[in-house]
Amino acid sequence: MTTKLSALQSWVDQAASHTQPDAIHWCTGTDTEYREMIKTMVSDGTLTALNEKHYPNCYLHRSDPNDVARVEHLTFVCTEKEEDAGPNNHWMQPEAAHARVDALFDGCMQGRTMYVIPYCMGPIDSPYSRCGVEITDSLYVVVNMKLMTRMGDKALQRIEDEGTFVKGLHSTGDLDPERRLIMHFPHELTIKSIGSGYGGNALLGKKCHALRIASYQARQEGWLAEHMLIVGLESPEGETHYLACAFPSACGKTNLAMLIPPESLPGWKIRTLGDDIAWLHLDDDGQLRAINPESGYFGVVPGTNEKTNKNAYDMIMHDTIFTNVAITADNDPWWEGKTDGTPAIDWQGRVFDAAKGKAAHPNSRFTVAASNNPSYSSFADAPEGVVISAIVFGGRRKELAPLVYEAKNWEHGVLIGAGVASETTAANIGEVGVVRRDPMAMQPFCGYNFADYWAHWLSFAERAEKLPKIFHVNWFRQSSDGEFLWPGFGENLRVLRWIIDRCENRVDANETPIGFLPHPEDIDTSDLDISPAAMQTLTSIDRDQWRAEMESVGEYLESYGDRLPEALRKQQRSIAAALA
Ligand code: OXD
Ligand code: MN
Repeated sequence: MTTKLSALQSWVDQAASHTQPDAIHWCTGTDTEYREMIKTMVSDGTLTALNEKHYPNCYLHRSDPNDVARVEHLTFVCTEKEEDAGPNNHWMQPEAAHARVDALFDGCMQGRTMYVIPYCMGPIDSPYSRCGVEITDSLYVVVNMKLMTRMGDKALQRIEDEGTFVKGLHSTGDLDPERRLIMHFPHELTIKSIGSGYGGNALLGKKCHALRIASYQARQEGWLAEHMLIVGLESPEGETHYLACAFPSACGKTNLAMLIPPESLPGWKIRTLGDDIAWLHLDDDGQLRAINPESGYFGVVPGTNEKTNKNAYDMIMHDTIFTNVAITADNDPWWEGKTDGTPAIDWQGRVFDAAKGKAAHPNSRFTVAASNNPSYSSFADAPEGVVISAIVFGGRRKELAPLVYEAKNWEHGVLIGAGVASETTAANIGEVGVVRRDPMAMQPFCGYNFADYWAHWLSFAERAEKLPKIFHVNWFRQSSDGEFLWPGFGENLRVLRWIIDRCENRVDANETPIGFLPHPEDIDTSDLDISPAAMQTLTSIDRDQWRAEMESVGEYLESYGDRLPEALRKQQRSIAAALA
């Protein structure tokens, strides 16, 4: 097959002469194509079929043990001027970057097939969607892209009509981390990734396109590409609100997006629109609307069970690709936190031996179509998206951050987002459990200088008619003896309810220098085993700790130098002064 779009055809021809594949396959995106690809991978050992009775149409893939997470230190944003990429990114000059990565692509697809995947991020007929084409030599990537994006003929048609698309060239190369690079060229709407077959390094529609390149595009075009879940909450009275929540990787976005109301809150209905990425646009009425550019989930498996996330647990019992989980003697997938079965073979394919480490890799993942989700919202396919009532930031913090607080206004909310900090997780190669700043949960994903990004966020105050309120939550606060103070999971609805009540001006709050905190009695804790003292800790601030925090936020912001928007500096100073 070919395309009538000459820009696409010549890019594919050029990639083919550069990487020299034996064959080229244009992906049509049909279910038949998917099934045939799965069959090929089962016969060559790329996938293992799991127990067909317990897990129909489920497969296990084991990635190279050196290739199990994102690699921020090998991920580059390549702009002419280093300051345009900003201190938040690793930078390389574009010409030098192309030369370096192109040398690795030379002849790398010899003996392999090149797959051309046209895809659309967002509903095919949405004006807010954007398209891309990924070229890859990995069939595993193709089937993941089929589950995660709207890919194939319809996307190609839109690309041919529009004439523009993001170019993503990917090869697994030789999987040597020394020859692994993930390069972004925002001005060229181009991504080049080599040396990894795993997750966000390889499924280029996700982090590379829908966040790094899209955030750059969004700034030019006046919208936002964010690391946010989108969830709809319908109260027993039939009132619906949509929230967009930004938490760092592996901090529970999927769980919150698929929340099951606890028995103590009957009548609430929770519907998932997205679990990882939101594109936010101002509509003609000046309200912020969100679409989820993805159509599937690439979620962390460990910890998923009937109690923590029954929807996810049920969702991944069929038509799912697992990566790096363990298996039982019955050939069922197994992971830490699964309440039945025992691991026989670990994620590396070895007989399980607890002395050698965990059975499933802590960053093992499921890939599954969003439509498998029992709480899937049909609005995820709505071209116009949904109006967002509240934006919620959050992180994983043992100390300091209260359960929930509300920004005083949009500018203050942007400061709260810019100051987000969280403990690092296994989603990236590197140390786990270290607190680092992760503004808007976008530290690994913003395709340009954070200072310019914050200025862009601030600009919405002038351009919008009605903006969502901004909140910050922390589900992970611990007591001095290391116990979680808040039960989390489904019980988080109690906090979301307060957020909605604040959006509707139905509940009073306690004004503090860091924002509005709930009166403890306004968070319903009936049926919860939580002491008044714990609630007091969760709904108050320690001024000494917050003084130190605001000083640290100030130092962090100043590291962006002259480009830092004055409005943020002012917000930080006024809060620091109020705490003094
Ligand atoms: C993800 C991540 O995979 O944020 O979603 O790392
Ligand atoms: Mn993510």
